[in-house]
Amino acid sequence: MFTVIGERINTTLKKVRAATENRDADYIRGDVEKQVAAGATYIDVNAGARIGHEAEDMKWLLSVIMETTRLPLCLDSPDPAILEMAYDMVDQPPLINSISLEKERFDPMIDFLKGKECRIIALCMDDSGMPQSVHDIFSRAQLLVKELEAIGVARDDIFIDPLIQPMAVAAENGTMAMDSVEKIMKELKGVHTTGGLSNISYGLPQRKIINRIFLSMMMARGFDSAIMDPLDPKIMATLKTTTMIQGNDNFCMNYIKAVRAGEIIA
Ligand code: THG
Repeated sequence: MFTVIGERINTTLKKVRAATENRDADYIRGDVEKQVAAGATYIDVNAGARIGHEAEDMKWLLSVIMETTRLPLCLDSPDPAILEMAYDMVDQPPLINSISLEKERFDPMIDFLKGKECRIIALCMDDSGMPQSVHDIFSRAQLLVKELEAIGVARDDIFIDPLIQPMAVAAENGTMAMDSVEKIMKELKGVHTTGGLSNISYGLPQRKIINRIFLSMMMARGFDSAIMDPLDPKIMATLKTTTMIQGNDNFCMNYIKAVRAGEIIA
């Protein structure tokens, strides 16, 4: 099953930022309800945009979201202290977003993760910066899996993020991500791969067509999760159609159901 991480509760989005500033719980509830109805597996929660307010904003967002849905949450922050605070608030095992090989994040996160009931997104990032090749991505993924397994994390609980980088920055960025996903899924059997899908289209016009074709191409190489907008009906139609073509939809029933519900229109 593909894991959809609904990305919309992120204070970098203007409306979410305003709702968070004004403690407008109805707006947040409405958005979360729509993401759940659209088929999100996890709701990502990122309160990082208001500098100096991340802890209080995260607490408020989590309390509002937990009153709205029982869906598990994806706790999204680069700050281990915020992730620990958020972990203590939730009532269902979360997906923690994220750990990386950057020393300031890796050491506290590994200590924290020992014995915890959760899943984890592991970024292929280290102190030398963003990966520049499939080799960079795969060697970091391998090290992350080794270190997480050493503290008892099951492969099924590890989501490797190869770090999707914009096509507008370098023509190799698409194939680098796709080749990496294929290698990770083949050689680190049992882990999942995920990532911020829309990074691929950053800086280009008509981003949504890029995002959805990229999703389909990534899925063909084994990508089995994405941080994405479940309220974009065309990307959800692409996800369901690709799943069907991959043979992962018995008798094409989910595809046919989605067509009948008006969710897939050629
Ligand atoms: N990997 C991991 N976590 C991540 C990312 C990643 N978390 C944050 C981000 N990247 C994924 N989340 C979002 C949330 C919203 C949007 C994009 C990614 C979004 N962006 C529009 C844009 O960029 O134009 C709209 C912005 C706006 O409205 O201002 O909607 O890569 N592990």
